[in-house]
Amino acid sequence: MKERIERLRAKIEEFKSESPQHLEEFRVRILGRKGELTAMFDDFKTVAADGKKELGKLLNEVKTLVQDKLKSQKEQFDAIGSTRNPSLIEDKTLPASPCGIGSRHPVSLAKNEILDIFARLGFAVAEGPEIEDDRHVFSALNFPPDHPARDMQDTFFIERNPDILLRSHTSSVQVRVMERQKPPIRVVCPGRVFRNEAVSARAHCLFHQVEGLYIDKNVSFADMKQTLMYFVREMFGENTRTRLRPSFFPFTEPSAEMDVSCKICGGKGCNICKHTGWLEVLGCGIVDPNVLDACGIDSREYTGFAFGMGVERLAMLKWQVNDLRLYFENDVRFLQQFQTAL
Ligand code: 2U9
Repeated sequence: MKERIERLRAKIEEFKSESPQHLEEFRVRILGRKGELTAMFDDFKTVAADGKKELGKLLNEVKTLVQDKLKSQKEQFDAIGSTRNPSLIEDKTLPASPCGIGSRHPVSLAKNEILDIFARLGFAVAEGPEIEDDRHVFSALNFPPDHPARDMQDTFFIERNPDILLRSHTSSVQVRVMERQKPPIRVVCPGRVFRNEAVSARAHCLFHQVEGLYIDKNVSFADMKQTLMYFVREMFGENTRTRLRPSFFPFTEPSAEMDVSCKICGGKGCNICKHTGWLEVLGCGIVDPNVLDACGIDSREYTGFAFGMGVERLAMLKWQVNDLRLYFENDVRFLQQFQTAL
């Protein structure tokens, strides 16, 4: 605690306010309800009796120091304000005060990179509502009435109305695109999705997806494979190897999941890839004819492929982040590390 007090003392001594607002922010940061000094006075209550005398004295000294500093700097601003025209306060010839450079959030960086790669392949971006109805999230996508995703345990429903819900995937956006646009369709749909899950290092009730859809005459599984191989090589590097494993989704048939060779161990096996040499990056498949028909597209004339990926997951693999919660906490120590990743 002594060290904390001394660090705060040094901070107060160094502080120079640039404006009355800046001074007020400083006051709140130190003396406000959640201020640093207020917190130390709270912690002081739990200090053992033999340390109380010394620490109490130091705390009171720092409190006086900050109060004096606030008073004197406020007086300076008041003096300037009463004697001068406010527009003349600043010497316009002085260099500007340094201003911290922010950085893009890693989820935005990953999402933009994904969208840029698909833009080079001619995919347009489509967005849609986060609050959806059953048709766009489930029925039109060939989910059977008793599918577990429709359960309140998995999906957030609004005001106990089983027809209104928070989308659990952005596939609902592709459904909306198909309803209003004739093929050829080539879109990627980024956005937030919501699932009723306990928050942990590997799962979150809110995350970001990018899904894609390509519909035209004679679109094949081979087209899908080439498109996705191009994508992962652009995203994870030219030497990335890929493999497709069979999978199942209600909206695609056949369905698959794509793995990439683990960058950390080069495919030899490590903790990150659970000693398999492979990491799962996305799901994909040929759009089920029932889905095309439900959205007003003739499945005898057109075929298409679709894919979906979790942006946080891709960002975790790209930058070796091992806890999903870091993306939602806005801790600057985490976010600052992406300053150069622009
Ligand atoms: C329409 C038709 C088909 C989208 C697809 C996946 C496979 C998939 C998951 C990856 C990880 C979601 O974020 S995740 O949990 N997605 O595996 N998504 S095919 O298929 C569609 C979408 C829209 C009209």
